[in-house]
Amino acid sequence: MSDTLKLYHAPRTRSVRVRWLLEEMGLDHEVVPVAFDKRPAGDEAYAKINPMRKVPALEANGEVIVESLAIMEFLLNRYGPTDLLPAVDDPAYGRYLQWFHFGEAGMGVGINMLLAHTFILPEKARNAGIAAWAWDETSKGLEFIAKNGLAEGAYLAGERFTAADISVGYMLYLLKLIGKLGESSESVQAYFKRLTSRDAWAAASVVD
Ligand SMILES: N[C@@H](CCC(=O)N[C@@H](CS)C(=O)NCC(=O)O)C(=O)O
Repeated sequence: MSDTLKLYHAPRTRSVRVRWLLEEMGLDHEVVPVAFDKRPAGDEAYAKINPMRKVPALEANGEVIVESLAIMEFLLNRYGPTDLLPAVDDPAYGRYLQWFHFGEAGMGVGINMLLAHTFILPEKARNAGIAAWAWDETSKGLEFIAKNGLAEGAYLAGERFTAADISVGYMLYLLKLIGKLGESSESVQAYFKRLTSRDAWAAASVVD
């Protein structure tokens, strides 16, 4: 592959998803650190890459793409075929798509609200009612993963690790960071251990 891939990244953020996928696919890439200790993230130069100053952003041969799942889809399709993406005629394809999007579309609102109202907002701006609702939504998602997602195999699309596990696995990582993963079922915790025993995870989750 002669393409140039630059990942704008901050540890612990959704750019970990993209870094994890790049590692799993063995794609050469440059990691460009984005300062995340204050808001807005990054500097004026980064604002030219992503005017919202959120991470991740991927620059592929000069073209910038944001949204972690869109970037993942781009990498999977452009640099595949790969076992991480079931083919459209694979019986696991629908299930794969469901879980791939569940990571952000299904779990994002609850987890973002939970983070905001327990950690990110200044204490006096936090709302206990919103935090409780957010945890309830998140718990429903965790139960769905345990009862439906892991019912048919070790991974969400079946017996094989796919990009859907990266999408959802990142959200479990966020819950672990805020001390809430321990409140999920044993099967979800065992699944998270399975995911995080991968070499690509170790490389992607490094806090450098
Ligand atoms: N849906 C987007 C979310 C991007 C996002 O909100 N990233 C967070 C880090 S996980 C961020 O950069 N937050 C900084 C901010 O909102 O100022 C994605 O999946 O890429």
